[in-house]
Amino acid sequence: MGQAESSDHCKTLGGRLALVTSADEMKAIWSYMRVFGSSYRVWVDGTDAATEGVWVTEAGEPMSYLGFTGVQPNGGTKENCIGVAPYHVFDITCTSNTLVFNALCEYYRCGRGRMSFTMNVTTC
Ligand SMILES: [Ca+2]
Repeated sequence: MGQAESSDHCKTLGGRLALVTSADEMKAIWSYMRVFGSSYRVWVDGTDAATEGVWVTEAGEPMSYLGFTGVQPNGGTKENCIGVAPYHVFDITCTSNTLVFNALCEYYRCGRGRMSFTMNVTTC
């Protein structure tokens, strides 16, 4: 499943592809992911497909937090989406034919703003 398909999947569930906005949130996601094993990978919101090195959300908004680890991002114009594995955040091709990625969705609750990615859907 590519990033676009993952985003569609989250929307079908009533949420959206997770937008990580802080180091604390990334740490929480890593902690959550650990139960699925060290090779578990997810897509999160963010792309630099339009302008290399300028990362924006799916909605085209500037990103205040990227969270790339180590030498990442290092894929140049070939890798324009953001993948997350436990303790690792990297740029990768948006369809990633060689690695399995899952959708990390987040949901909103009525009148309470953005909620944890682990929360269930509440319909307003
Ligand atoms: Ca890129």
